[in-house]
Amino acid sequence: MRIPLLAGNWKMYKTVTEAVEFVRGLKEALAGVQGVEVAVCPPFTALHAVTRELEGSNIVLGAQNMHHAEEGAYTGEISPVMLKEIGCRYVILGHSERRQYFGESDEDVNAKVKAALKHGLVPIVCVGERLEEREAGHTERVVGAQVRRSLAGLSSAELAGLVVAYEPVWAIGTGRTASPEDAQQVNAFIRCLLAEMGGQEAARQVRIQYGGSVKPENAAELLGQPDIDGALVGGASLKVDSFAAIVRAAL
Ligand code: G2H
Repeated sequence: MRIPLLAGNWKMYKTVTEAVEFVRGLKEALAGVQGVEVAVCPPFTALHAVTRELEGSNIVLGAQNMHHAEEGAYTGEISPVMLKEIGCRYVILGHSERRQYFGESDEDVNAKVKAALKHGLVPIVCVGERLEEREAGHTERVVGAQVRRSLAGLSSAELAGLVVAYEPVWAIGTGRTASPEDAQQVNAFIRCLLAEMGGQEAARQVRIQYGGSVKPENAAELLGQPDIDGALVGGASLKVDSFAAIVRAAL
C-alpha cells in the first residue's frame, strides 16, 4: 500500500513572512487529515522558519535542490548535511527548470540522488519529456533514459524508498495537463522500468507522482490512477485553499 505524497514546490515564491503565514493556514486547513503525506518545499531562505512552524504538525519539509558534496568551496550552494540538519525529509532533484536553466544533467542528478540517500533525505527525482519529444513519439525513450541514468547504481532498497515525479515539460506552469490516461501510461512505464532495475518488490513500493499544472479541478482524476501516487504541485500549491483541495482529492 503506497501512501500518496502531495508535495508543494513553491519554486522562487514567498518571503519568510509569507511562508510562515501560509503554513499557519495550511496546518489549520489540513488538521486531522490522514492517509496521505503532505510536504512543502519552500525556497532555502524560508526553510528554517517553516520547519519551526511545522513542529507537531502532519506536514513535512522538503527542499527544491541541493549540491552533492557535503561541504566545500561551492559559492551559492547548499549541502545535504545542511538540509538534513534543518529538518528536511525530502529534496526535489532534477526538476526540469534545473535541467533547462541551470544545465543539470542526468549524471548531476545521479550524484545528488546518491548524496541525498547517504544523508537520510528522500529524493523526489523529476523526469519528463519536452513537447517536441512527445509529438515525435519519443516519450518513453526520453523518460526511460532519464530514469536509468538518474537512478543508476542504486540498490533495490534505495529505489524502493525514493520518489519519482513524472512531469511532462509541456505541462509545467502552462495550464496544460497530461490527460489522466497519458499520465497513468507513463507512470506505469516508469514502474516497469524500475522493476527491471530493482525488482518487482522495489517497483511495487516506489512512489511515482505526477506533476504539471495539477489543480483542484483535475487532481481527483489524476490521483485516482493506479500508478499515480501523489502529485508535485507548483502554482496551485501557493494558495492554502487550492493546495488543501488537492490534498483532499487524494483521500
Ligand atoms: C511542475 C509543477 C511543480 P506547476 O514544475 O513541480 O509546477 O504545477 O505550476 O505546473
